[in-house]
Amino acid sequence: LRNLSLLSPEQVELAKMLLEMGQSHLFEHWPEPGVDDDKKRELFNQVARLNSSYPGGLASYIKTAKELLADSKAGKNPYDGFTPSVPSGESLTFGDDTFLQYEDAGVKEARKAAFVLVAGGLGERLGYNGIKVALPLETTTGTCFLQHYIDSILALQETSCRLAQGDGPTEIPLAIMTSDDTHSRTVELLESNAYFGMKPTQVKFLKQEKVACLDDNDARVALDPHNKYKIQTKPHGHGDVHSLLYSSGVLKEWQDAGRRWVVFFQDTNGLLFKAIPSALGVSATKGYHVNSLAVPRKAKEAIGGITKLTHQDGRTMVINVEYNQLDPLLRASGYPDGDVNSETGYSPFPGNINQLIFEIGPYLEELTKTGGAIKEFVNPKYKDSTKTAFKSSTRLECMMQDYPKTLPPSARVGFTVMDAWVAYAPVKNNPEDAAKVPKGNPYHSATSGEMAIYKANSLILRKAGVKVDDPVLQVFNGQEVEVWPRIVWKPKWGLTYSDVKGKVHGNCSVTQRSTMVIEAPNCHIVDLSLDGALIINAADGTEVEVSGPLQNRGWTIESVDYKDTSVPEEVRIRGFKINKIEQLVKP
Ligand code: UPG
Repeated sequence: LRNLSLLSPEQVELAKMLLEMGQSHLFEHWPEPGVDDDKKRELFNQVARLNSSYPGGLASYIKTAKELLADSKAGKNPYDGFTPSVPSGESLTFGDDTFLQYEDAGVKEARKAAFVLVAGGLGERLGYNGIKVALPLETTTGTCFLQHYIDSILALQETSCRLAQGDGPTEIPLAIMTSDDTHSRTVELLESNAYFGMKPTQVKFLKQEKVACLDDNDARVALDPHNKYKIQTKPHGHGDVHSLLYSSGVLKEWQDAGRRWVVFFQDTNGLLFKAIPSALGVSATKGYHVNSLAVPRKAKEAIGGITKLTHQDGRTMVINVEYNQLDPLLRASGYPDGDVNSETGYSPFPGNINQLIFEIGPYLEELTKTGGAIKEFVNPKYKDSTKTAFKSSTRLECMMQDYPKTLPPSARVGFTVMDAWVAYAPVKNNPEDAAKVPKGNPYHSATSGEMAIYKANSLILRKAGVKVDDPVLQVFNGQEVEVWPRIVWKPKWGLTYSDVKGKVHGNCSVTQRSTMVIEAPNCHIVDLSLDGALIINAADGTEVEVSGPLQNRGWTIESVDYKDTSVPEEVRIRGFKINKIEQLVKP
């Protein structure tokens, strides 16, 4: 008690709150005043930060933790009383008329959107030492994910604003959620690259704070094992994005500026901007308050399943059931085989790719009530079956896709399914784990993430009438992948399928061993037959026409072993490198 005199009046209030919440162990061990006083104040500064960054404060965090830990100990199923069934949503086929109509509507709507990238996670499953948004999405050009996202948003902005002819917003903002693990490196990546062409004022950073770890079922806050004046903390999950958008005032600012949509996306999916325009078109046309993008899901694939849940009391909701919970939920409710493929070869539950489009009005209205708090969960690892002690401290977590869980039944919550080849290619698994993925399921590795870009671009050109050779199968880092011609273009060249179709003419062909890089936004490809490597520059927008037979030794792919530490990490995690032997550079 004598130590209380060291604290400010606000800190004394926090100390009282902690005592009431059963947290006396945090300062019981404190020596007499005069010893470690600065460290004691530092602990309370941390308490104040933890208190202010959590909706409802630390007391609310501890209270919820006690409840969730009691439920977990009792083995309570969070889906008790709910029966799962397969929901129905909008299903799009890339390139058909309906798709084109939605794409068109989406591009028009895009200038009223704001984008939110959640990039606070370190990607423990990938084990990469840097931040994931700095990884190249393909090594033909070496463009990193963050640059590709910004290029795509700027391309959308240009087209959308041109169509609007000066009516309404002219810039599409981007908010990036970072954490202590990723913040400084994300800022540095942007600053050292002139924000990849975006105005610095267009980008907002929202840094999430970690939350207090918990030592036992009474939700006693854990002290750092190496520092008894510091609370141990861990990430709270991507669900923090909602409270940050709300508390920072960013969401309100967007609404006041006449914006209508918030588009959330994740750190490593090099395909998603091919799916965004049409999905935005679906949201606008159907009037969805919440629209989740989904792809056909292989059973046991590590992506959540979009599920219709019907409660005994009649309530229903369409919500993501996370991949580790889908199998037990199904087994407990009349599907004895659990998470298995149907006769189509896929799980009947569409896979959530966590690409979410919200309408701002209803979203902000809801956050005004909740402050952005999202339904949380706890996942303690118990020492034994008595469930009385944990192997290591735990914490509450939350996920951004759980937002609809608290919405009233009147909310218009929908989803849009698209083929995975055009919408989803994340980089999540390290080479060893990827090589162990069951045959036929996607690897979600740096290898498959890069190959997926080439495949998608090849298939899109095929649809647009180009004769693109079939891929060959090759094994890199223990994963068998299809190797298509390495075709890459800047979003300003081919933002949408209609853009691509309008720039390819006559009889064109590309052989499997070819590489084609299109940097020039105004490039037309006419009667081209390519067998080798072709780079089309003129990023400044000059009109370029490329045609005729072009042949050279081209660029080859050479295997590298991920254990070979003489090769940079971002290269060896994909298991191959590109040898640039000979190319034609146009113009
Ligand atoms: N992230 C944060 N803060 C955190 C944790 C994660 O910003 O505290 C970001 C992370 O950087 C990434 C995204 O959130 O951009 C998703 O994290 P990740 O670890 O890749 O998520 P998963 O556990 O693989 O699962 C999410 C969804 C799941 C969905 C899948 C699709 O929870 O439902 O199927 O992503 O990729």
